[in-house]
Amino acid sequence: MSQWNPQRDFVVHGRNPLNAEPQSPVLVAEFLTPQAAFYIRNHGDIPALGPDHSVELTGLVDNLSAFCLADLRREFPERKVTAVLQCAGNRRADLQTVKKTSGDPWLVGAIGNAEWTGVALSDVLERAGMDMSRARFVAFTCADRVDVDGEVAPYGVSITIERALAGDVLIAWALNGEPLTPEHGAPMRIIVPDQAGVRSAKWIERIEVRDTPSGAPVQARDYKLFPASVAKEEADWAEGLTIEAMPVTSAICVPEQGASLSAGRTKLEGYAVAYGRSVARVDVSIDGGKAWRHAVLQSDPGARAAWTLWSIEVDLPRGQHELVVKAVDEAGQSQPENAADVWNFAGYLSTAWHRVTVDAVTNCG
Ligand SMILES: Nc1nc2c(c(=O)[nH]1)N[C@H]1C(S)=C(S)[C@@H](COP(=O)(O)O)O[C@H]1N2
Ligand SMILES: [Mo]
Repeated sequence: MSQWNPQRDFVVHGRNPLNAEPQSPVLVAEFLTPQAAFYIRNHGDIPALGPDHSVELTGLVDNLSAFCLADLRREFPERKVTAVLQCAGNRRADLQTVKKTSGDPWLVGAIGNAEWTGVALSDVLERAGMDMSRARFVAFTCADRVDVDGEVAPYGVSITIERALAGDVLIAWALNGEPLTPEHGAPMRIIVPDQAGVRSAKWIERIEVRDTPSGAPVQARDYKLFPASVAKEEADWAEGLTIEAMPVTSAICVPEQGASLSAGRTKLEGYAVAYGRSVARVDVSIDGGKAWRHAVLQSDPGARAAWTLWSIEVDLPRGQHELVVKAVDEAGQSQPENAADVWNFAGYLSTAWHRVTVDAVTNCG
């Protein structure tokens, strides 16, 4: 990946705030996504926080405290977790071909798989002690201010106390062994494996143990799933499903949508992920979903929250082909056939069969 060039190899959806995803072939080049190739999803400006930035631990804890990165590294054991991070808006562009939605038209690249280094949030919470008769949520408040439908407030989200105490939720400072860059949350961010990226708060400023979820607008009114019959104007936010876990999904990363390639033997590649379950099978079709074959899977048995990469060699005769992929998890669950089946006004969880149309041509000469 020494040829990797972020200027050239990113699709930029917006510069202010900065939102960008790698071109899809970059995603499958390595099992661990390099930080320089990791999608960037920001709701506001990137705060400039120094290494001494202090995080407050507050709420229903016995001992209120504040710590900086050096304190964490000194006082708690270091943990490493390999986990996929995916935006709930990944592949929104597919839903937008059905009907308009809010949000950026993410292609397949709002996802990455990395080894995160940090300390376990559970170690920090257990050391502080908690009022377990009342502690039900852990809320994160961040240094960036974001606009949710006109209300500007610090970015804030929460997870359940059970999730927070599971041991795999990290206060992380490194991605594949490199210190986090400012856009990915330096100096410290939360990583919640097996949940949508929105809960993995960057630039944390406060960790608060509470008896209610975070009241921040991002938690209360963003990243909520509604049925297709509900329009944004009539949404009762308390009724929406808070997106935490995500459905099994997969995508074709090579070749790219609209590619022109040589007829004959060609390799298709992509990723699959099955939140909390393993990917049991990846089915690939080169005829729009009539006939299917099984792809070869590459996963890391020691990393259950990581993604699975898949590949398959196929023969493409001259002409246009609709390549399709769907993954099946170990519970036998798979992806819906059509984007129309899962359309929602905010464009979340776009996990229908992924389709890529390519032109196979004969190279003469
Ligand atoms: N403070 C803060 N944390 C945040 C966000 C943000 O805008 N501000 N975006 C969230 C969303 S929606 C996603 S998908 C991930 C993206 O992380 P990345 O930019 O490091 O890929 O961060 C999450 N954490
Ligand atoms: Mo996201």
